Amino acid sequence: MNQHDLLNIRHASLADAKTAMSDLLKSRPSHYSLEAPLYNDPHMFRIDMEEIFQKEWLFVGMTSEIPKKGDYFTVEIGQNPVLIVRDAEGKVNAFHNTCRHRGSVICSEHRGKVANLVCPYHQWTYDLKGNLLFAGTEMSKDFELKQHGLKSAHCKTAGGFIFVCLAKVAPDDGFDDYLATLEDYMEPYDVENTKLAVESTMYEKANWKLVLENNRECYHCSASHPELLNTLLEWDDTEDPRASQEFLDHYAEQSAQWDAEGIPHEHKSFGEVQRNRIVRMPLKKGTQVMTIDGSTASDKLLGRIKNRSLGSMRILHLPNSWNHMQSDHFIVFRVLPISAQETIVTTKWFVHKDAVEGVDYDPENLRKVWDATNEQDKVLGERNQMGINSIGYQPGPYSETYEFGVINFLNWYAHTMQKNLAGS
Ligand code: 3BY
Ligand code: FES
Ligand code: FE
Repeated sequence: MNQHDLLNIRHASLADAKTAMSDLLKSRPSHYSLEAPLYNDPHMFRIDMEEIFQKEWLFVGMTSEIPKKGDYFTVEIGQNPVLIVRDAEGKVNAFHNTCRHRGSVICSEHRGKVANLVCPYHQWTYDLKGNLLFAGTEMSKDFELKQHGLKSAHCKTAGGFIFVCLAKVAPDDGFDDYLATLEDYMEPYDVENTKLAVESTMYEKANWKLVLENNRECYHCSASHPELLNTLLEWDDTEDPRASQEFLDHYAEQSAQWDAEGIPHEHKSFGEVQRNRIVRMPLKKGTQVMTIDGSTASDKLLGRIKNRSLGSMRILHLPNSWNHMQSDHFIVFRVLPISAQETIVTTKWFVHKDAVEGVDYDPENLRKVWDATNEQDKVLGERNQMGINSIGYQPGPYSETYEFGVINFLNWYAHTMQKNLAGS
């Protein structure tokens, strides 16, 4: 068998897997968990990467992580190393982190600062806009620097959030409307004047969709998250049918305060099937932020915020991020799949850029609640994966009241996958 035949077989099996994926999604009952291959099969995972992670807008990080010219961080989107760098004009650019000579990764550090981007292999040198400046003296006479600039990825920023998209043509689907609202809702926080205080990276032996599903419901919270529930209310929607009168009164009181202070809070959602949502919710009465006892995490409030009890603004971006923006710090979460049953969850805590570690904030205090919560969720996700791998697994029903967020997520996933498969 020659290489051509081998490639054909691989393509045929991928095409078969795409048909199977499409059939599984078409025939799925929408209020049930998915069939096992969608959570554990390597072919299905490859399709997730090609059709979702290589085609949709992804959250990668915050602009205040790279405040100055030449500051960069790197991220791996499946097998695609990507580089996010601030240029001399202050613009944030995303490039495929692969050299145009023989393909070496250019920046191998997770973050850093450079004057130019120099490939460590044979020192080809690019500027911060990806133009090739220097390729030694040994290339042929007709070699053109201009033809060998770094390949860029789509990159957009709003309200301090950085999104990238690896597709040739980035999907629209109301994304710019979402970015305009994000800019508006993030204005009080003045992200450019914040700094990364703590970062955690967690490796989870679970499919990325299980990580998202777990985050989209709080059915599991009372049994698993004692630290989080000191401050978090178990529902995160004003329309939640379970909301008690006590909650509604608390909400009315808080939202009147937000209105008086000009703090945006109304629930907004974007995308044909809800891809993004933004909503501000109160935290438990008498608490300020998500610390163990609900009191201050950092002495310096963010931006123009005056009220310590601002609740938390939750921002969802499918497929890979959820966030909690509070009065004195905010927390962003990023999900990146590694394989069918492995995922990396990165959590970052930001405080005011003038807040002094050990004086205005204690990093251990800042991170404690979500470190504990992430650890608990990791265990839940891994157990979920193990059970799904069993021949005894059969998709089970979601609760429409407790798990509507999971139903929404899978509706988005199924819709987006079908749309992208049809276009590919
Ligand atoms: O991100 C949150 O606030 C929570 C954690 C558990 C459920 N989810 C909506
Ligand atoms: Fe980058 Fe050779 S691979 S300079
Ligand atoms: Fe949880």
